[in-house]
Parts: sequence; structure tokens; C-alpha cells
Amino acid sequence: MSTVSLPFQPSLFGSGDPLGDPSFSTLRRFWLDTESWVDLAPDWLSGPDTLFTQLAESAPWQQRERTMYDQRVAEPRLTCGWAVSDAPPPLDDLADLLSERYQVHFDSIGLNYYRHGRDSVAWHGDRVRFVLQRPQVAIVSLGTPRRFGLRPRGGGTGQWFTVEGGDLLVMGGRCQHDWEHTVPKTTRGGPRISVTYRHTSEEPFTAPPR
Ligand SMILES: O=C(O)CCC(=O)C(=O)O
Repeated sequence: MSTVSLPFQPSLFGSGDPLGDPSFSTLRRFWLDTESWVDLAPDWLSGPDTLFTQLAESAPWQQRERTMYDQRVAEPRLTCGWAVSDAPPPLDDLADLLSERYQVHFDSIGLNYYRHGRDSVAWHGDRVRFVLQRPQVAIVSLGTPRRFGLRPRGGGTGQWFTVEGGDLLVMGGRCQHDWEHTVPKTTRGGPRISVTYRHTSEEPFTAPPR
């Protein structure tokens, strides 16, 4: 799919080299219940606008379709992904930082490109829950701020976060099993890219020799 032209204005603040904060100094944990949590680290990634532009222009975006009520419909966002071993820098380095912190081997990356406020992702739990008891899912946000919602799978009070360019949000514990998450449509809003790191095993992470 060809590159999409963007009404996104990189800011001076967001335009440096993209680097994750190895100390996770802004991170705060929110417990959703006794088993499920969300970590939010505002401004974890410096230079988020540089990475936004790099990915918007060069990632292999695709328009996926899904079946709804017997009809094929386009998903309301573009997507693509890599194994971490094939991902372009600095996405591979960010995976190392996250793996060290969360002690799991983040080995896959999925990107979502919300081109405008009408793009979204519906309530869901990630499929990795079918193979893992306690999957951790780490999402780095780039571009325009969006709301990120979580609600208990069986119904009940949800929780909302605003994720801005450079923020890191990590879901852990039983979150993918017992909670669903969404990025809803909004009437306002420019483009956003989310970079999602997932792991496929619960083996503890061992750092490669340097
Ligand atoms: O864009 C986001 O922050 C959420 C992405 C997501 O839920 C997914 O890719 O499954």
C-alpha cells in the first residue's frame, strides 16, 4: 500500500532521535483488579515524532479486511508488523529495553496506523491470551493523543487513559483474559501510530551477551 499523506506536524520537542528511557522514571502502575494491571509511563520515548514520520513513510502498511454480518469490510486502520529480529531500528532496541524491564522476551511487533479520528480498534482482548496465562502487551504511542479504554470482560466499570506521543502503556497480569481494551473513534484528532510489543512464551528473558 502506498504511503498516506499526513496532516501531522512534528513538534520541536518530539523531533530528536527516538530513545526509550532505560530508567522508566515516569512509570506508574494502575491496578484494575487484584490480578490485572496497567503501567503508564508518560514521555517514555523521546523523539516520538521522528519515529512517527519514519514509520508513516516506510512501514509496509496494509489494509486488512474482516467479515461482519457476511460482508467483507475494511478495518478502520492500517496495520503491519514484524518479528523483532526483522524490525528496523530503533524498534529492535526498544524491544530490548522492554524485555529487560518486564522480564519476558518481546519477540513480535504490531503497528496500527489511525489515520484520523474515525479510525479505531473495537473492544477486544489480544489473541496471545489463548497461549499465555499472563501475557504482557507493551504499546508505544506516536502522534496525536487518543483515549485508551479498558473494561471488565463480564461487564462493570471501565478505566480510561489518554495516551500521547512518546507514552508507553503496558497491560499485564490477567488483563488480556479478564479485561477488554479499545481505542474508540473521536470527532477530533489527527493521525496516531501505536507500536505494540508482544511475547510468545513465558520463559524469563535472558539478556544477550553484549
Ligand atoms: O493502538 C492501541 O493503542 C491499541 C492497539 C490494540 O489494541 C491492538 O493492536 O490489539
